[in-house]
Amino acid sequence: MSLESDLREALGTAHVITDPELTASYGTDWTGRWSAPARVVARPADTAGVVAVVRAARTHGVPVVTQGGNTGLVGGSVPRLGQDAVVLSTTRLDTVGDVDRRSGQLTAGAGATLASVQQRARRAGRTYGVDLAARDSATIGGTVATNAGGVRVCRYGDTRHQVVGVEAVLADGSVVSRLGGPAKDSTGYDLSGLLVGSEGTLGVVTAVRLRTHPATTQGTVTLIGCRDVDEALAHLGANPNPWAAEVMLAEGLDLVRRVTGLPAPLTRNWPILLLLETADLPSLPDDADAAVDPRIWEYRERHTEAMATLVTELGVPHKMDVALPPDRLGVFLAELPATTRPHPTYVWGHLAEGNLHVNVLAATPDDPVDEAVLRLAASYGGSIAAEHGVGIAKAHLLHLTRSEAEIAAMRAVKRALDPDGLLNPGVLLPREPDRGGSGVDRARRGTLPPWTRDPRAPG
Ligand code: FAD
Ligand code: 2HG
Ligand code: ZN
Repeated sequence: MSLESDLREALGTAHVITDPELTASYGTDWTGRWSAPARVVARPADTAGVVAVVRAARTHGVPVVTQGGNTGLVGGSVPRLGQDAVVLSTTRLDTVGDVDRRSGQLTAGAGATLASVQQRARRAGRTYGVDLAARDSATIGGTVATNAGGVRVCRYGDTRHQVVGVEAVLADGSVVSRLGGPAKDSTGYDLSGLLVGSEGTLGVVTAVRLRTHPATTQGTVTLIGCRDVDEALAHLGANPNPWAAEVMLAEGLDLVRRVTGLPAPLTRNWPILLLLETADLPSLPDDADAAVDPRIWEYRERHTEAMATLVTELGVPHKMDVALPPDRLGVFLAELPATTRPHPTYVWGHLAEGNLHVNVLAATPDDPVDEAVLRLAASYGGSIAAEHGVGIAKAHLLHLTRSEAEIAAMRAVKRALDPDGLLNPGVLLPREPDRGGSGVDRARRGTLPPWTRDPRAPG
């Protein structure tokens, strides 16, 4: 039997899509930068269905690319060229359980949207600690797989801090599950923790146990004009423990205003704007140019959307997601224009974590500008993948901030859990350099699954 017939038998015909017109959207990422056809899209509705998909793919030697809301920004949720992969869409695993009154926890299916989990928590008088602009499409499984950050990290931590336990299907079809149990349990390796941030390379997350936090009232949202990033950091220093601290640069603000028609938010134009959300009125100098209004969030949240709206005019942005130690933000921003020249560059981000989103326009697909920006961040002790993950965008640059020993340990984990490289090959880890020649050489000799071959390599 073919893979497709096996999948139809397990999931029913309606949930196995092969029509290229219908599979096309599953093969292109949110940015439009990465695109390759899916051989087939499988849409299981429960854990047993996910097991069936993984087992069938394994039997037929076809790689599995897990996809949630497909809002990822590093190319990890779509197949790679030449892979002929099955896209395992989790969107039907969308149940959200009630908040347990005693523990404040809830269990959500991997395909539940972030917004639906936030809503369920809110209905119980609680708050889910992760929030980001793609909340209506991004799934809980996707946020766990990427260890998503967002705009509430300074208050509640990133996704990792919300996860109590994970249920997942491993590459051999076995199920590991930690969705309940006592509050204290230090029995052995933290498999749930390992799956957080694993980007679909170690297992398919099917459900997650999440903690929620006591609900709080609306904070005060203030936009403050700053001469430079150090001034923004000084305001942050004067307002410790903010509920959010976001940064925008003038060019990005202009773009957002062009797309949205929003008015100028302050009386003057400033090179840097700080959005501060605080429990009470913030502490600011008397001469600060500032505005207080909850709608100020729109200026910040609509940056990514604005770039996407203008994509035909501006081109597909190359998105770099870096983090710098606070005292290096100034020098990084000062050196960035020379690093990305002649490409127009837009920057915004999460100031509290030193996380800057650098969007570079008019770069060619393999433009060295990506590497130059990431090298600059690494040279100042920064991160090259602060919150979006590594994906395929940065797998080849892992060595910039991870040692040989760390990469070897990551490979060992991958080999132990997925020895045939079935799950999301090409994502997160660079191609295997040795063990009997390059990955391409070994694929030619038939010692590697065919999808690990570089599609550009001669036959
Ligand atoms: P997908 O895009 O479908 O997948 C992302 C990765 O996770 C892929 O590698 C995929 O294989 C893997 N994956 C997905 N589901 C599973 C699963 N169930 N099991 C195993 N692996 C899985 N990110 C932030 O961190 N902070 C932000 O502030 C932020 N803002 C954004 C704003 C916009 C407008 C957009 C478009 C994106 C934004 N993102 C942000 C990026 C994105 O929303 C997050 O990375 C999100 O976590 C992806 O969720 P998803 O369900 O769309 O995952
Ligand atoms: C944000 O914080 C998101 O706006 C998206 O993480 C960043 O589009 C981007 O580069
Ligand atoms: Zn972000």
